[in-house]
Amino acid sequence: MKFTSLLVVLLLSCLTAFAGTLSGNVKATGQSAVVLETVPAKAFPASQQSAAMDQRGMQFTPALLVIQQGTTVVFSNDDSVAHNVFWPNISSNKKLGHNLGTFNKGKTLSFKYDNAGNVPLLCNVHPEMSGTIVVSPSPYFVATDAASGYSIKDVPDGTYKATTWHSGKATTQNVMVKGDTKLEFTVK
Ligand SMILES: [Cu+2]
Repeated sequence: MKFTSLLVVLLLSCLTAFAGTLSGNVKATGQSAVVLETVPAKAFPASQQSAAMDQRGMQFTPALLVIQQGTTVVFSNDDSVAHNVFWPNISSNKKLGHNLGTFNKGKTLSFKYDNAGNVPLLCNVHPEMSGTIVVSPSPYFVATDAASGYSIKDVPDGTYKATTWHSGKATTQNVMVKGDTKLEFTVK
């Protein structure tokens, strides 16, 4: 009995020794996304879960959605007016721009994001509407605001390219994760 408990403790301490929480602050006003890419780059199985982006009260909700590469986003319209969803580029690459179409309340549109990067969402019916999807190249990502800092759990030890996306701008630095690790971002 005691021997079994000892084994469990040993096993748990071994498991936790090879991963940790990456945390810190993003010094910027408003929301940011923090995403990790392994070095060297490694592909991760695409997420099977879909994510949701709503258009409600003339706003994209949430204003910032962070997803893993390969995730399908389902767009819904909760307003009595027709909305449109398009993005002119992904991370400034205009070839990845796409117009998903215009739709009424109760309908949905969906799109699978296979390219990592920053997706600036717009509605061509209402030029004042904007939203953001950040597509992470790994399952290690988080959305954060300046006040609360960020925290990404269960990151395996190793080297990563860490990027914070803020208002469409990327700030990237390399980080070596070894157990619980701190990484601060200053967005210029
Ligand atoms: Cu609209």
